[in-house]
Amino acid sequence: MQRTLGFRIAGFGMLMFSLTVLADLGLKVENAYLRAMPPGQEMAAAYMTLVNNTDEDIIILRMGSDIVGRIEIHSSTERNGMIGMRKLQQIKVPAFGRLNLEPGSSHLMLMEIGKQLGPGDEIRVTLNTANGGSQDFVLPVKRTTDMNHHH
Ligand SMILES: [Cu+2]
Repeated sequence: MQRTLGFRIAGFGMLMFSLTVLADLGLKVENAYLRAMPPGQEMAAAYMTLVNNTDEDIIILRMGSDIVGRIEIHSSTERNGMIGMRKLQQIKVPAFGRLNLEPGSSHLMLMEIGKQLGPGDEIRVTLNTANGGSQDFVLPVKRTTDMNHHH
């Protein structure tokens, strides 16, 4: 009896393990952070490096989080010394490559943030890919030195 139960638990463990493998997109999110918001502000930019460990391009279509109204993917552009930003419909992480979302190029724009976030807080973000995959990652809030620049 004891023995049977032991096997059952082992079998369950294996099942959980294979589900985890199936859900793995081969995408790694490195050095992710959300720039701390000045008081009263409902928007904040987030930066990260996306690393694709597969032999196929990974297209990210959407990102979302419980406490945030919406998350847009933005690219920053500089024209005549003015910094502007443009909403992107998707971003591509090339096969066996990486994509840096960093100040001056691209970022995530978190909008309608439901609460004041400060250093030490973190939020969970879910990303959705074009082939129907999804993956969660954690976005810790950090204070950065250039607080006057939004991008
Ligand atoms: Cu933006």
